[in-house]
Amino acid sequence: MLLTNATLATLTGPERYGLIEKGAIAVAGERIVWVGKADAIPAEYKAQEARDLGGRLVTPSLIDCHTHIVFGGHRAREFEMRLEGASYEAIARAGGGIVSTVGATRAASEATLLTNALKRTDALIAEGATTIEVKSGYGLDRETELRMLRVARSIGRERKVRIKTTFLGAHAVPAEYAGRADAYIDEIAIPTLRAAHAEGLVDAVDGFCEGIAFSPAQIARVFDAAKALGLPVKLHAEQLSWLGGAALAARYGALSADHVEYANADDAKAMAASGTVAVLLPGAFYTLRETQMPPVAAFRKAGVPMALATDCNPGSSPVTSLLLTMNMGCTLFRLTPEEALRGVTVNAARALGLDDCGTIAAGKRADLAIWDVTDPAELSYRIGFNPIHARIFGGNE
Ligand code: DI6
Ligand code: FE
Repeated sequence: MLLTNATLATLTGPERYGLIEKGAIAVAGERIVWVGKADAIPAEYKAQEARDLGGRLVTPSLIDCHTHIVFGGHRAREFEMRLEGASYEAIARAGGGIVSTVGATRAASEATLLTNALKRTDALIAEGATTIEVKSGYGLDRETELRMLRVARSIGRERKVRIKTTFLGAHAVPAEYAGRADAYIDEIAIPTLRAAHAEGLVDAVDGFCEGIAFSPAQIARVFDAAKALGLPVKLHAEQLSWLGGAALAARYGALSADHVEYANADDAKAMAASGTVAVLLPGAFYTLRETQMPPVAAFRKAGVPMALATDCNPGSSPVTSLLLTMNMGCTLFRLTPEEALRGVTVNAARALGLDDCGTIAAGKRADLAIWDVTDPAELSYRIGFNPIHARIFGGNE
């Protein structure tokens, strides 16, 4: 495949989008083999039939590095309750929230979970997503956590998309362990992690470090178990309050610390030193009408890579659009459109520990999005508009 007469946002190097005007990309099999100016295509690639893109923008295809896309039921009633004045935390403490989705997920068959997850996945794919991270965490018992992860793997067989699975057994304390979070960690979360890993269902391990969930000490036990299995870790940290989760994640060399609204400049320095990506989730910030902004300036100053993700989940972020997430990242968190695009491509890849995608360069997978725009800032600036022209996954349209 040879794409020519394209505006390329390669995202390689630090300059403006790594932009190449009148560019071309040669693809062989599932890889990019050459990238450059259209008037400098090497002879060996010229022989191929070229596809003239008429100046259209080509970016790396999009990566959603934080989703809870597999779940049962919905939480529209909680949306109404919040509009009547209840807070997310109060609903969670009253047995709603994550725990209510646990009931619906335990009751759902594997087929139902898959059907519903595919609808959401298709919405992401329709905007050019080719890699999606999917977490467990609405089972909170062995059987349902494993079922969620099997469904996640099935998504990757049903659709032309790469799925990275994350075990999130330490997401909430289920009703049967109310008041016994330590016992839940020891008796359910850690043994289930080992069982899921033995089945090849786990690519990374996550936790929710928060007053309504688990303490740093409890998360550390889960992380120790993950490290013993050779699995990378990441953490929902400092979303609703500061508990020291981001620093804990950095100590464990985490791939990412996510949400991080309440993180501070010291956390940013620790994350920079450990190479931990800050995954910003403006959909949750918007839905919960949070006011504490993530420390974007401190992340920039310290050199922490920032990613953006949907956090697609039925409670705090019922979002299935990365383009909308980019817009919210700019409008709510004051990211630049370039940071937003890097956040759903190169930095999202890094948050998943992937180095074969997220930029347009020779040797990378040919995971590309072709857009009916010419200025990359348009992807962030427009609202509710999907200018996708074509999506290429591993060299296949
Ligand atoms: N933080 C989140 O944003 C999701 N999980 C978490 O730990 C929300 C999950 C939910 O409300 O169902
Ligand atoms: Fe989340």
